[in-house]
Amino acid sequence: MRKITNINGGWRFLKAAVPPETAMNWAARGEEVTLPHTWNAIDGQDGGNDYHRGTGWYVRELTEEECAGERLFLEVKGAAMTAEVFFNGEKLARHEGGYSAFRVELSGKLREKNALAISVNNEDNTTVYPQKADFTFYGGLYRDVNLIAVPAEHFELLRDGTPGIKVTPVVDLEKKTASVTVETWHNGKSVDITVNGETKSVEREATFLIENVRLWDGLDDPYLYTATAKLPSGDEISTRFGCRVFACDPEKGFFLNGRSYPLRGVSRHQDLKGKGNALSFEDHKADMAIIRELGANTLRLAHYQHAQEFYDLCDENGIVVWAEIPYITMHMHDGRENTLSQMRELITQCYNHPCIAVWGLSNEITAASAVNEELLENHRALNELCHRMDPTRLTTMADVFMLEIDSPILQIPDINSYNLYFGWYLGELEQTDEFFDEYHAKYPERVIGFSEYGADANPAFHSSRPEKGDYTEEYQALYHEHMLKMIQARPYLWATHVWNLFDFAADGRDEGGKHGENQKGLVTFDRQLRKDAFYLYKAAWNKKEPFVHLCGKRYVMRCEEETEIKVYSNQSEVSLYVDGTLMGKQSGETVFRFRIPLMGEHLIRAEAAGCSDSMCIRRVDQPEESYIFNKAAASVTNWFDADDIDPTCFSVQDTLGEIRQHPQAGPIVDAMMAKGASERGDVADAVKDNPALQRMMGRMTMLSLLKQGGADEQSIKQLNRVLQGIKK
Ligand code: GCB
Repeated sequence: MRKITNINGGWRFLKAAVPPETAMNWAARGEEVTLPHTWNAIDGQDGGNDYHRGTGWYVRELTEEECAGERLFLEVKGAAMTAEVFFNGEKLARHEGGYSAFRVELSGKLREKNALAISVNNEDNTTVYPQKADFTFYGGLYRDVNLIAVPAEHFELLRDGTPGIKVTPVVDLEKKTASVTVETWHNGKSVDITVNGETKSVEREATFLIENVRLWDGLDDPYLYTATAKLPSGDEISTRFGCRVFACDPEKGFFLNGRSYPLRGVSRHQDLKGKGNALSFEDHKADMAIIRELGANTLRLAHYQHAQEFYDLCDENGIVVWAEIPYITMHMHDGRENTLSQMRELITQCYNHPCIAVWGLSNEITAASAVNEELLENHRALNELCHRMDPTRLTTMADVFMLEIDSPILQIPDINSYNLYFGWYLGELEQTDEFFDEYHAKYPERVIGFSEYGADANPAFHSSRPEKGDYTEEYQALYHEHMLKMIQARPYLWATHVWNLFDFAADGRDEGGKHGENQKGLVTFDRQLRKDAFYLYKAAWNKKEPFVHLCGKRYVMRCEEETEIKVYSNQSEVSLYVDGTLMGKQSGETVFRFRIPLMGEHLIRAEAAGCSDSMCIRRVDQPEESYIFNKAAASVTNWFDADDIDPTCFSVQDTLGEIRQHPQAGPIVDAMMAKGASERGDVADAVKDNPALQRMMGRMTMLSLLKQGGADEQSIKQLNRVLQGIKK
């Protein structure tokens, strides 16, 4: 018999870097907390990049009843980032890595009174990932903590937090069978393994044949089997598994069980407004309900190992998952061992989840480190580790846009993926299309995917002339409309993941009217509001539940004679009513655009297949100030109305590339760029030495480059005047 006792309750918490004896002595004065807990729920989300990164102590006495059993193990499902376990004053373990589970044996150390003290530390250091990334590194004991009592003869509990059982199903699609190998680890002599009603008594492992196998078939039918293993002592464990075949083709993209199954979905971080990463099972389920509503068939669980409960939900809901470790942004000379141990734990702990299709080696690792032999070696070591531990899955990595496509690092993982933010941080939307076309033409034999893309939007901001950098809900929607089409036209993309489903905490950010948040979510951080772009994807992906959505509901006050009413729907015909009168009917797909005259206040209603949505909008005389985030940038657009520009001469609306080619105009912009570069230092050097970036900038208009560089109104106008004096 195995007894698992949850010990989330009854802890004392001290936020202090004190020695263990002091922590124990002071415990009574500590704050009473119940797990899951983080000390950064508030300061990790309010901006300023000043959240507490240090040591927290969690102290608790274990009762006699909790300690009963022949052998006793402590199970910590998540301690961010580094933990040390002290039991009755003795240090028993140290664990480095804030996202994987670990266990410690307590038996043999028990006394009459038993005091458990766990120190958790999220300070910066040079060995444990992540250290540099765009999200808050919450500190705390933020997942469940359990005691596991087992008989003397029991399944392995210590090695990398293993479940003690590993199931490898190999499916024959033609014969409709699965050969299922179950391996177990234990200290006994034999084990009874049961799969699908059949039991085998073996030493360690057994293989079963399932006839007429019911497949784990994605969203349609994510069927799960269970494998159970039992020792003569009575110790028993079980795991669910699924029978499926994943495959990737460089031309045709992803395949599930032999049929084309383009992976189209979103990324998720594990945090929530006001709670940090200390999520409950209810929180996980609520997130999954939103993912189901959206209709995504894949999730990238970024940028680290997520909770087991969440992979379970993905198994149950048929969501194909990209799982990864936090080897991110910047390679650390002393972090090699940590990348390997985090990957070992990820694979050991997650192997049985049928939802997981790929292991991610790293994310944007060349953003702040050079592609040198050390970096390559670390990736090769990770890649080999993945293949050794799991020959059934592919490896991938998420590359940063400025990584040259001929870089040798791209040859390490089995399949490739790029994070591209053209049309948001840099460049124009169309450069994404060009990027993939170039890549695919140059490397037709390589599998390529789109691991991140997105644009920040604060649903308080609105515009009828949305543009990059304005943080409006309308620009985010336009951005994603472009990307959706781009993706639909390129079926070879094995997976695409919107960055991100939810706004999330990045305490170092202060932008778009909010402190400490990355606002690329399709849904707000508190999950209360779905931005318009959410419904674009819902219209494209969720074919089950008919719906119609009117965009711009929060854009009530509009200063224009005629306004655009945009509707997203998964139906093929949409009717629009204004003040009860039918204004138009349109056939199409996903996006439906109407233009209507605006006189006063209007009630707008959209209808499709018996569903409807309505909103009120109003004509106003002056642009509504509260809708504009960056007032200076917003007015820049208005300085250069097309009418004021002589198209036969150069202007700031031409691309840097076009202007550069002209003998007279070229040197002028070069001089201006050089001046900017000397003022900006490092970043400018990175641009100078990077041909990919150079090419990309060449395609940007002078105006967007200048705005991005923070140029003021006067200097932009002056350059425009000079350029207007030069005939093309
Ligand atoms: C990235 C990173 C991700 C960031 C995202 C952004 O490429 O991988 O962690 O949050 O960009 O929003 O800038």
